[in-house]
Amino acid sequence: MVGVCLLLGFSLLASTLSLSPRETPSRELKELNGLWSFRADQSADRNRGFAEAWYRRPLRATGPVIDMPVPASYNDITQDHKLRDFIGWVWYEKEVWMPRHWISPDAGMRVVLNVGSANYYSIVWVNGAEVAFHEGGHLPFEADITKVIQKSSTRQCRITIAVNNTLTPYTLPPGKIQYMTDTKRYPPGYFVQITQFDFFNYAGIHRSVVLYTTPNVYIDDLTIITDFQKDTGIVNYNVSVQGSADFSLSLKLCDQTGLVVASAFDEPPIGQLRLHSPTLWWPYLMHENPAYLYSLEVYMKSKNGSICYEDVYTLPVGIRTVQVTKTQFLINGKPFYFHGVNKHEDSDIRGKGLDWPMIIKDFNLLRWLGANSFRTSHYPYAEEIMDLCDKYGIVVIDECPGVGIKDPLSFGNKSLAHHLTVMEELVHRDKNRPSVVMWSVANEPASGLPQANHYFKTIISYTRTLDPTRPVTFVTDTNYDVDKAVQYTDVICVNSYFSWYHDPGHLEVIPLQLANQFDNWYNKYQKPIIQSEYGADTLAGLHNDPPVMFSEEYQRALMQEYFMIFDERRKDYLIGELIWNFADFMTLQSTIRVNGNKKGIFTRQRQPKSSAFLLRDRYWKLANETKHIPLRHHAGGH
Ligand code: GCB
Repeated sequence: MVGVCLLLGFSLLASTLSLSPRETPSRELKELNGLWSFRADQSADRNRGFAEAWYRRPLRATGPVIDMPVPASYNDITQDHKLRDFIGWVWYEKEVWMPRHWISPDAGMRVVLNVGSANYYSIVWVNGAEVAFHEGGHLPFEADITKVIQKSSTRQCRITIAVNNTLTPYTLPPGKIQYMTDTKRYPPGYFVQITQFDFFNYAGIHRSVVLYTTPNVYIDDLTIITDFQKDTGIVNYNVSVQGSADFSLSLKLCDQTGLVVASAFDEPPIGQLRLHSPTLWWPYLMHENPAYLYSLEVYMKSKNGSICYEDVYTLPVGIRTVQVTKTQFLINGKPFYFHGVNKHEDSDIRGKGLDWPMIIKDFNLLRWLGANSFRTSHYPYAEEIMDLCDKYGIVVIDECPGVGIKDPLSFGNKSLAHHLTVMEELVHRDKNRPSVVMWSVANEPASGLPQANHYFKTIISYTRTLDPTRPVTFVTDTNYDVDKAVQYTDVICVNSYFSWYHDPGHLEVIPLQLANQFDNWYNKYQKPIIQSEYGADTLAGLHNDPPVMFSEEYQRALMQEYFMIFDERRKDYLIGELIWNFADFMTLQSTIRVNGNKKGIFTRQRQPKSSAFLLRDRYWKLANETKHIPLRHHAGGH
């Protein structure tokens, strides 16, 4: 039922990709965060909102509405369990005053509505006119709404966004709606959402909604690829302009004191800036002056008869390189060992909603821990988080929402095409970030299936064409002798839960099983390996010595067994260890989850379990060992 009404009857305006919204001398920005009107469509087929065209009038005129904060998941905001576990369409609406100069047809500007992310399908209307459709959470989408708002007789405009969290075998992540037809056990029309991933399928508008302006002729994309040779830094750029073929470009690279260190005037859209003695972008524990960001300003001028358009876009630029050898991961030519965490966007009340206090708390904890990296398990994180990784020098493995790809149905062409689109959107959003050093196209797919070969060969090679500068991986939990996809990766990322899901309670098996796991993978492929997950559920405050499962002692003991083998293999080809998980997080209700997954070294409220202190000792020891001496500000070349 829910599936049937998903996409009926719409002219699907797929949204296009552009540069992230930013305030610049030529662009204005207005945030629409705060309280929106909200209504879940509780009708049996979830189709009432469309049947009654709720987008045509104020939502409050269609029936009862409640206040809903944006950004936030809606699930944990009310006391209504039906909303917590709701599947189907929910409706958001906000009435906004447009600045007068935005709606004047002579203003020569565009007004764009940008949604940072909404889970999962979204349809957007402005004053009742459909302006955008987007499939997929965790990534932004937008619509040029200039024409629609110029048509309006008032400056007030009504933005309606319908969001549907239904997952099918063809979505990313995949899922399935199961209809329970046994009328002796279930009420009529009963259905549940089945998923194959271990986090709560939070839904709603998860990131900021903004309006921003650009001139009618505008910079719509910018790709930066950096390098250095001897004492010269190289910033290759590729600028794309929309609205006119007749424009001129100037670029200016400034250092942190505002000094112009390289510039180009009246240049073609593809070119190169060179600067002497660059300060490279280094991860924060690798250098005494880490995470150095230059500021690149792109200035575009276009003359159209008597009208002159000017657009300015600025972007932080970190100059760094990434390479992979058979045994090492190199940043700026120096070996980098990932000692980090896996995270989730997850917290009390907000679910997956962007929350500044939580973001800053998490970065403070990461640095307290001495973690130099994290993986965006299991979906792209907010741009605000990624900006801070660039700024603080935290290295990121950027993962797409390809989690739980298990059903053979999810390996077909329809899924593949969508997965490629998602990689395009992700690479487009994060390609210029120095902190992003590798793409992960999936987590724990059924990579032993014969179909996995073609599927992952296609996705991984396509991702390389989108970005030839970064290695590509996916995260496997399949046995090395049946996996069909690791052959295509640059780095092997492997998850294992020895003495947890396998041999529960038997810590003593870890060294042998872990050593074998590493050697088997390395001997087969001769590629560097990251232990991308390991861990144990732990109830904060539960103690048992000798250690038993779920106690704080067990989590520590398990980690220590892993550390022993990590230290041995670090000398060879192991290039990283990422604990599962940074913090406890919410999952679907099940008999193996006590109010969520408890493998965090911090609780969901970000208080440390005793394992956090153990990991902190280790990470700071590793940081001191792997620091590069002599510490220098300037590039020494490869
Ligand atoms: C895994 C998954 C992760 C789960 C974790 C667990 O292998 O990648 O999403 O949460 O195990 O705790 O079961």
